[in-house]
Amino acid sequence: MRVKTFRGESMAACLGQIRQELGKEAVILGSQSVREDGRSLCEVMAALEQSDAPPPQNGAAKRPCGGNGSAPAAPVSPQPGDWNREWGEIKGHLLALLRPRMDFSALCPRQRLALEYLEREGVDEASVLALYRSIVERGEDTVIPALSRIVRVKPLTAADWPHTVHLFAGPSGVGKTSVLLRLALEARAAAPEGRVFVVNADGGRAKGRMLLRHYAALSGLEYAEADGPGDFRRILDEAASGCVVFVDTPSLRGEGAMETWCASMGLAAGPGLRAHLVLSPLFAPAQMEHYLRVYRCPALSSLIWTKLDEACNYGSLVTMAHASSLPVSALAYGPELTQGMTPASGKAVWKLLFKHQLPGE
Ligand SMILES: Nc1nc2c(ncn2[C@@H]2O[C@H](COP(=O)(O)OP(=O)(O)OP(=O)(O)O)[C@@H](O)[C@H]2O)c(=O)[nH]1
Ligand SMILES: [Mg+2]
Repeated sequence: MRVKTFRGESMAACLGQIRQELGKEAVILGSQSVREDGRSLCEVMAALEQSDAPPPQNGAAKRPCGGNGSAPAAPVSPQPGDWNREWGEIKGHLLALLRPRMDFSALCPRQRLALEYLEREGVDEASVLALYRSIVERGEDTVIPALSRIVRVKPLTAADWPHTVHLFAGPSGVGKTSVLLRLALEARAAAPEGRVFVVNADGGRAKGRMLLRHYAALSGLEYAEADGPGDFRRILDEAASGCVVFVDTPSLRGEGAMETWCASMGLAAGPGLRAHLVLSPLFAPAQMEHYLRVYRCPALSSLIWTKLDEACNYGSLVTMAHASSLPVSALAYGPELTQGMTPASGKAVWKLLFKHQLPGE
């Protein structure tokens, strides 16, 4: 049996997709309303009974056969994208099976309201289920302790991240260079005698390089460019001698690309090197999951959220904390370099989530 979940604006739209993809023989297993990017969507799980004959393998027909024409076809290796899609589907089915077990009436009204609110806020089903289980298993009265176990916070301050080279990674235009400059300027102000390095390892972005160089010259920051392992070896040595170092990295493509990039730069994970994934709630959930796969690397240690001022809901902070198991380290809520960002705190995250109140307000 082939089972698949379809999403659309309405039941009719979903049925149209099902008919097109699975045909008229498809049967509907269940339907529900879900929220995505603040929109209410209809989700329908449908199945199609298939014959026992295996479906034709991609490319199998083109493969040359042996003399008797019956050589067994070599297995086709699944591509990473296939695994991810399949895993996404399996996860969807498992969640659909578990969903009826999530009996909100077992919760006290306050908890029920909070979970329903988080669902509307765009927190994904897997995270809501984890919250529900965490609350029920521990018999807690409020939702915040369970939320705190999922959305961990480690403020990006010198006290919490001592003697560290910080790498800022993330998709193009998300605010990596701005985050880096804010932190470097703060480090400069906090220790005027100390050495603060800003490093450009993003050779592709002339504008970002000029911005870094410009601010470095104006603000007494030391500026360097890094193109390979030799440059980074020198930078790590400087950091070991007590400098604070902030590195701007290029936006990358392809799953595991950050791990490959770090390896090509001779950067191995260790207590002295921390990468932070910069994300914005403006991205769609599927994009964020994709970025997590692109930028996942051994040094990845926290999530930084930017453009909070431009977002209209913040459920993705919970979804991504759950998906990545990484703490949130900083929150950016404006384009200004002197204000507009704060080290993360639980209180700031809950205010964003439940009151839509930006940290600076
Ligand atoms: N509204 C708002 N704008 C922001 C925030 N953070 C950064 N920006 C703006 O977003 C734009 C892109 O910021 P950058 O720091 O250059 O982003 P980047 O990730 O380094 O971009 P690339 O180097 O091009 O990949 C700039 O115009 C920033 O002023 C934020 O928290 N809120
Ligand atoms: Mg940049």
